[in-house]
Amino acid sequence: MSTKEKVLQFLEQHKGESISGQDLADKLEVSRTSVWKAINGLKKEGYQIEATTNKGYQLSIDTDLLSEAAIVPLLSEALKGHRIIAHKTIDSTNLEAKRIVNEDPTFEGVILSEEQTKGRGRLGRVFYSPSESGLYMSLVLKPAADMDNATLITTAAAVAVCLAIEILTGKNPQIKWVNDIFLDGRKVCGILTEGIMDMESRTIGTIILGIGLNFRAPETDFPDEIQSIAGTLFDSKNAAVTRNQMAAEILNRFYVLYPELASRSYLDEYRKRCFVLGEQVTFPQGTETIEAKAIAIDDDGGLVVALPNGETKTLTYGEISIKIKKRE
Ligand code: BTX
Repeated sequence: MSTKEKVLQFLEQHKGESISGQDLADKLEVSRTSVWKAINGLKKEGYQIEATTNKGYQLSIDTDLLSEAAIVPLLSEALKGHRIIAHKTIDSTNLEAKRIVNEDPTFEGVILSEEQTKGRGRLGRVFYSPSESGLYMSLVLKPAADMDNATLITTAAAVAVCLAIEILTGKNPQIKWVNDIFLDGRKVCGILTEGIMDMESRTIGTIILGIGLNFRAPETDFPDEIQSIAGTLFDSKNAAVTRNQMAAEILNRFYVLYPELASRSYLDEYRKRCFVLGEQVTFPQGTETIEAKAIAIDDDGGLVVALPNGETKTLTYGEISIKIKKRE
């Protein structure tokens, strides 16, 4: 870890507290000059660090920039050793994850970004990812051969995001099958799970699990086309928790559920939060739009619907997108 990262990790863990340059240098076993250089570097990156002659350095409690230094100390044992890579801006964390896996097929870890210039949703759709207000991250997973089911991984991630939000904010998020998290009737999070085929073994060797969360209201409003759909966890600039805390909580929750994929133990929690169940939904099939009633989530995370002719059909991730039909 570089001196800058060490200094940042210390300041993040003692946010709002002051420490003199000398004490910091002693604690980290580096020179005062390198502490000073590190502080200047961090300030340039946008960290609000106040320096007072008597008390020393202090990282403002309002600082909320994504960083490995802030996230790693909050992670559970299950994630120790995983790489955490935070970017200021990137085209898409899923695309970056794919590039990394291309270079190093053994890579396991998490890519985060403050902003995405080409944030992607399913079926080539755009996921609006402005700077400073969201949390965009991709987990690179190496699932066991029979556990590479994108729908199951998506459902586990949806539960993990809901639990993390509930624990840190006390709010009660709901799930719109299969990959969207809603709060107060608005979409606050989307999940995009993509598999990478290992050409030699012809199996899905890697899964990229992308999670995009609207953390606080963006500086400029959401674009017109999603104004009536999108919501945020917090509306003001000063949220009660930081994005680093939220990222760590989501990761900790997910890595508790991930080993449970085979037993599906978390699926009941998914069903409880899934507000689609019992509703009339429509989904495209070929050139037609089919209307049906959502009746269950099966053990593979599929949505079972009852068609007007009395037959049932199971919808799986990726093939369709559903719309809940508003009651007249
Ligand atoms: P989706 O295809 O289910 O949803 C995309 C749709 O959601 C868009 O067509 C639009 O209507 C709406 N939308 C776009 N941006 C937002 C937003 N910020 N908030 C709410 N609604 C929005 C959902 O796909 C999956 C999104 C995954 C995003 C993550 S971010 C990290 C990773 N990197 C990446 O490029 N994608 C994933």
